[in-house]
Parts: sequence; structure tokens; C-alpha cells
Amino acid sequence: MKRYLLAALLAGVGATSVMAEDGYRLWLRYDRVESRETRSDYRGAVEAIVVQTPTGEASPTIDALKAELARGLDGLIGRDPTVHLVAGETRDDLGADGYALTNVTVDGDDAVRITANSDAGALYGAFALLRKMQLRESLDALDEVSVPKIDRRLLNHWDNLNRFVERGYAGFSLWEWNYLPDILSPRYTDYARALASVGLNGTVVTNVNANALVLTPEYLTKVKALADVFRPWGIRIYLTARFSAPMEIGGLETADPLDPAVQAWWDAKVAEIYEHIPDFGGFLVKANSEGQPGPWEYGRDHADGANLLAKPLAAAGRDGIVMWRAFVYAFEDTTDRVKQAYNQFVPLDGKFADNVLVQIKNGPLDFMPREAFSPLFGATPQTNQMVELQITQEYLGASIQLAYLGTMWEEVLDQDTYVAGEGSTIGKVVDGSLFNHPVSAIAGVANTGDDRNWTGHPLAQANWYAYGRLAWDHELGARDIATEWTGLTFDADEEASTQIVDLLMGSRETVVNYSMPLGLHHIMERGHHYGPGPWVTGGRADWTSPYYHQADEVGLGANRIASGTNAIEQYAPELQEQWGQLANVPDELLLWFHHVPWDYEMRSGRTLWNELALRYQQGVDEVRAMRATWADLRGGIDEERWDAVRQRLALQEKDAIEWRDACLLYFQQFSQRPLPEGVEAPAYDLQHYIDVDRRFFPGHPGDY
Ligand code: BDP
Repeated sequence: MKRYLLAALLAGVGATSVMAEDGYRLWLRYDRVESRETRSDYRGAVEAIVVQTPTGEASPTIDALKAELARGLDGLIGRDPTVHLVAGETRDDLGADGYALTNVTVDGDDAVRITANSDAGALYGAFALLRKMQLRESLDALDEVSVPKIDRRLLNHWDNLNRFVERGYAGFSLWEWNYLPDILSPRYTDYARALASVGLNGTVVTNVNANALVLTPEYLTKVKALADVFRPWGIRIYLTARFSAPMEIGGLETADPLDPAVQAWWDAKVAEIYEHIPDFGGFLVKANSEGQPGPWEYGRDHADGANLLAKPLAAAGRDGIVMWRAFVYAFEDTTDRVKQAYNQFVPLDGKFADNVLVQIKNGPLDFMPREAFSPLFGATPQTNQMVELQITQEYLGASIQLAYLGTMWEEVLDQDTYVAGEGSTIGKVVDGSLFNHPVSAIAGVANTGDDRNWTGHPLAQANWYAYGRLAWDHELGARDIATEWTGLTFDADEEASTQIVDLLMGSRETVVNYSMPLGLHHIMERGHHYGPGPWVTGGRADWTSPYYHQADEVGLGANRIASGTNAIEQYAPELQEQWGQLANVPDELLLWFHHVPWDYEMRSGRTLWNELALRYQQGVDEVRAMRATWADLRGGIDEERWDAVRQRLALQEKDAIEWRDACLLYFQQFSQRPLPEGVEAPAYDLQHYIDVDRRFFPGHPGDY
């Protein structure tokens, strides 16, 4: 019997149809393909691969490249072509990490040449070649040059040392701290491959709500073990630094950045880290925010704090950086929360060391489904700035709901700040080109965990992928990325692929519609942040919902123009003009900037109240349409992932209905108007929704 089973399994090995599609392979599936144009199996086109770097020498990264090509080409075409390493001149057009793909012949055979100025660049070129083949693109007349616009392309893991992932919805942390450094999960390598395949080159493995323990000798040995696995794949490791570490693990009585003993402690600590990890990337710091310690305790400012850590990194001469977060707000500060970071950081322009980057969330509040962008972007021309995006769906449905975030990030990165005239996009602020900064970086808060498929929701892998591709080139289009990802991830025909891409493309706006339409924000349930909570009050004001929605008998929305908090004054005049006037502001940001009367006539000709109600309804209708599309896709992709998504979409419909009914019943108390025609009547009264109690929701720090 056993033998029979084994034979059956072996017989099935080559046939993809019987392979479990559990999502583990991500977008690196490497199943057998043939070129779409020639219907050939590519064999003639890649008899050999030439890898040209300035040294032409082997290295651990070149070994990784060879291993990936062997793995990929064996899967894709059943071959293991010879890789020839050759030395060639440095090419000015390729920068540090770029690559070129061209056709050459080797001993009369057709071959592909990957040219790069570094081994990492060659590795990215190899992944690009494999991507082309997976997508069945032609390899004839290859002439592709690709260079990343941003130097440091990082993931941020909000992972605790006990493996709890803050705002993580895909299981526990990938890092098995207890078993490190002795036991190395094979997953570490697959993680590094996934990052390298999209061009990411760094990872902060610990939570911004930091634990100083990771800086102790014991933990540094563990970090070193991870760094050693990641290094061949071009991934550098970074750590979060708890500002009070000199007191907590160093026995000092203060963490004052101007105290010589504190400075000496960090100098020694940085030297110790470099001993373990010679290519250590640097520190990420959350200070004086949400209870994290920082320089304010000592009457010092953020520049004093950041420079304390930046100095020994710079002195070591190994291009280590400090990423100092601008997510700073204090409940003692009664200014509108969305104004606080700008107020804190603008006066510090010019005070930060050259190897400090201020890490700014895309919005001035906190990763809402939609926010106006943070006005801090471009407002400190002498300071390096980077953007922090949230891949994990803290406010967009965890790993239950479908929200492809490529569209949101495209909106953010293409947003014009006008700080140095038209065309001053956030992308250009972040890639350093607007103000000619020599160092640039981007961060995405990871949505990974130890779930078999890495991201919980099978389609949430698209967000990891999209983040990586945009980190490489912020001018790529969200639709193109979605198309690419779908092609790599599913064996679907053209019609099914288009259906999936369309579904992804509309999904974020759908979440906006049924949760926080028209510029509403921060009206989610307290703590776990999943589901509606416009009624949330009590505790610090800036963690309540009315602080943001300001619903009253007159109307709805936050007044951020001159008659209100005047947060709008932090934007360029062009934007004040667009957003400050009711007549000009787009519907999407209406209630972000304005307190609007319930009967205000919208562009659609409807009153605000009716428009609001219909947007919530539209969100629900869109989820139903997504379900129908997905039902139709059955058989077009593998059953396993199809069914996982089907179940999630069904729950998403329930959730969308809950959002709609809860929010409309709540706001109706103020509007005192009936629901317009076309909006379904809620099944329960308001109290029912207030009483919904989601316990032990994943990712919620309060529950652990
Ligand atoms: C908020 C999260 C919290 C994070 C914080 C941050 O709710 O868990 O620690 O952001 O970014 O969105 O520091």
C-alpha cells in the first residue's frame, strides 16, 4: 500500500495539476512554460547565460544567482544552462544595483547576457530574466535596462522577540528567535529570495515598539545568523533601537543624547554590532510616540536623538543610516494631531546628520484607507526624507478583506507636493532627486508571517509584490504590476487574468466606500482596528472617533481650513486652493478637510447625507460584484486558492454590511434624515453594532 502511494506520488511529480497550490511559492512558481510568441519552450534562446560584472568573479551572491537560475530554468524549461562569468567595464547607466539584459552568442549558441556593476545587480537581472520567461515574454531582441530609483528598499517587520507580530494577520513572526542561531529555518532563504526577486535589499527585523534586548550580545548572535543567510541575496539587516537601551541593558542612569556616557555606550554598541554584522544597515527609531522613550525626556529634540545614533554609524564608514520616524504626536499637545509631525520636524531642518533619514508615513494621521498626504514631504529640503507605507492591512481589512494597495501607493507616490514647483511628487522627494540628496530609502510595513502562504489572504501577496516593484521604480503603474503579479501567480488564461486584475484594481476603493468614504477617517473599532467604531469615545481624545468625524446636527467632517484647525496651511498654495475650497475639493477628501452640512449639494446633485449613504451601499454592492466575479473564475485557477479567496470574500460581504449599517445608523442620529432610496435598511439597531465584541483579534498588541 505504502509503495503504491509512493509510486502514485512520484508519477505526479512532473504534472503541475496535482501539486498543492498552497501559495508557498509566491510569484516564484517556475512551472513549465513555453514562449507565447514562438510557442517554443525557450530552449534555443537560453543555451547559456553570460553574467558580466566588473570583476567577473564568483561570490556568495553569484552562487545564489546560479542556484536561482538553476531552480528557475529547471522548472520553466527543464534545463540547467551553463552560466559563464565574465569581467566587463563598469557601466555608468546601471548605477549600483541596475542591470541590462541583451542577447549574445556563446560558441554559436543563443544566450542571454546579464550585465551589472555589482553582484546584486546581476542577481536582480537574473530574477528579471526568470520573470520574463514566467510571463512568456519574448527573449528575442532583448534590450532591457533597469535601474532602481531608490537606494534602500526595505521591509519593516513589526515583529516582537516573542514572535507576536503587531498588526500582523498571517501568523507568527518568521524569525524563530528561540532557535537561533543554531537552527536555521529554510524559510529564511525563501524569504530572502522573495525580497531579492522584486529588488528589495534590506529588512528591519524588529518592531518599532522596540525591545532593547535585541541589542544584547546574546541576541546579536541570533541577528548575525539571519544576516548571514540574507547576505548572499543582497539583503542587509537593520534593527530598531530603543532609545532607553543604555539604561535598560547598559546599566546607565540616563539615555540623554548629550551625555558623554550615553554617547560612548552607543559608540561601543555600534562597534559591537559591526563585529557581528559587517554590512549592518542601520537603525530604525520610534521615539517620543505612543509611549516609546526618546530625547524629549531630557529636553532634547529629535535631531539630537537621531544624530546620537548616526555618528558612530558614520564614523565606521560603512554607510549605516538612521531612519528616524516622524510618526510623532502627543496627547498633551492639543493641536490637531495631523499637524503635529510637521510642526515638530520643520524647525529641525538642517540639523540632522547626513546619514539620517526622516521616515514619514504617507499620511499625516495613520495609514487610513485614504488620507491626504503628509505635508511634511518636501517641507524640509535639507533633510533626507523617506516614505513608510503599510503593506499589512491594519485599517483595510486585515488578511480577511481584499484590498490591493498598488493603487493607493501609486496615488501617494504620484502626488504633487508643489514644494519646488509643479512636478514635485512624493516619489521625487523620496528618491532624493528633488533636492539632490545622495541617500534615499523607502519602507513598507510587512504583511508576512509564518502562515504557509506567507500573507494569510492569497491575494495579499500582491501587496508585498507591488510594494517591492514600486520600491524599485515608483513610476511603475499599479495596473501593470497587478497584471505582472497575476501572470506570475496563477496559471490563468487571458480572460481569467483580466478578471483578477480588474478585481484587484477596484478593491481598495471598495474598502474605502464601505468603511470611510468621502474623506472620513479613524472611525474604526478601538484596539484591534477591525470593523466600524464611529462611536468610540473615552481615553485620550486623539484615539477617539468623534475627534475626527465631528458629526453634529449641522453636518459631518473635520474642519481643517482657516475657520477650523487650519491644517491646510501646511500645504503648498496650489493645494490650499484645490482642497481649501468646497467648490474645488475632490469628493475623496471632502470630509478630511471640511465640516459639511448634511444638505450640502454634492457634485452628483445629491445631498451630503444621501451621497454618504449611497457610497456605503456602493461599497457593499461592489463586494457582491467581486463575489460574483470570483464565483465565475472557478476552474480558471487552482481550486485550493480559489476556495480560500471565495471564503474570505463571503466574510468581506458580511463585514461590509456591518460597516454600512453601523456607520449609517450612527451618523443618522445627527443627520436625522431617512436613508435614500437604493440603500438597504439595516437588519439591527445601532446598539447591536456597538455591542459587537471581537476578542483576540490577530495583531492587536493589547491582547498579548
Ligand atoms: C499604528 C499602529 C501601532 C503602531 C503605530 C506605529 O496601530 O500598532 O505601533 O502605528 O506606526 O498604526 O508606530
